[in-house]
Amino acid sequence: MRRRRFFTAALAAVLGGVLALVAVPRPAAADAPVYLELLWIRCQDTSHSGEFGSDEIWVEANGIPAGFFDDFDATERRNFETTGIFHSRQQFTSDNILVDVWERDTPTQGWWPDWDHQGLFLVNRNLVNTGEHEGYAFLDGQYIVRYRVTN
Ligand SMILES: [Ca+2]
Ligand SMILES: [Ca+2]
Ligand SMILES: [Ca+2]
Repeated sequence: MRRRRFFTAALAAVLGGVLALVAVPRPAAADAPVYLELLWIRCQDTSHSGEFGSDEIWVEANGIPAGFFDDFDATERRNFETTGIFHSRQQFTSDNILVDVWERDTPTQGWWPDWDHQGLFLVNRNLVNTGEHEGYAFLDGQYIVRYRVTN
């Protein structure tokens, strides 16, 4: 009986420690929403993987579509717009939002397109109201994404 009581007390202490870790409050700043505003994307170099010629570029932020740009060639620049399923301005409440750039190729077999990953970058919330910044997706082609963070 005594041993069981000791075991229960020890278990409670361990659980208490775990709960204390889980319950550590997040910084207050992490709760206020900020907005990623994607402004434009510039092609420095088109995709080297898959098909030849102009690119078809898909951009998303935290998995939410932000823009699609076809007939995209080197030195061209396109503006992001909020239209249909695409959102050029996206709210986030975490420390970072992840921007991902893909290039679509005609499928070599079947009907599902082949996607070439161009790159990804993180935008930190501490850039809020610090003006315009650039992210780079240079894994295959070279794409520069201009953005700002606002509240
Ligand atoms: Ca490609
Ligand atoms: Ca073009
Ligand atoms: Ca393509």
